[in-house]
Amino acid sequence: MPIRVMILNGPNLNQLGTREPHIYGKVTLPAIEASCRQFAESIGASLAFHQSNDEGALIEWVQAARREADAIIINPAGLSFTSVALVDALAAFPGPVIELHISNIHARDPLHRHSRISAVAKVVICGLGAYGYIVALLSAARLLNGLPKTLPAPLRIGPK
Ligand code: DHK
Repeated sequence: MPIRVMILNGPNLNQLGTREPHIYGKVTLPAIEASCRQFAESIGASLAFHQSNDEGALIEWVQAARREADAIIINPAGLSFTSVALVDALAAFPGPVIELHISNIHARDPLHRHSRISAVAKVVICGLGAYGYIVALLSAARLLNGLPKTLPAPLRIGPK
């Protein structure tokens, strides 16, 4: 059975490509989704990919992931810094949660520095731009012991 990964994207990420490109780059969310789908297929993973500007919708997907996914990759965007409800939903998910930010939030202004989500994340990836999504997928597959044996051995090092 293929590993099942759910990628969630929070508020304003539907505007990637034109939104503050000096911070978030020029790659659009549909382009990111297409790359993720291609990469997931290449490693034999199944992928659900969602975006919403609505906190409640994201929480519904996290709850559904308890039945439908083995790992969650989430870019909570602005909700990183405010949403206790999203933290609570993610805390109830039994598999690995990978928190992802396109920018390096640690080098940002005080409003964008302290993610509440990190407290319930197994992994935090930030600052890699759109490429962070691919690294996150690779990480999810590795954490679930789901990387194909045909990949070069260094890619299968660890995680412990
Ligand atoms: C995206 C956002 O929308 C911001 O609110 C976060 C994150 C950073 C990102 O880098 O992907 O602070």
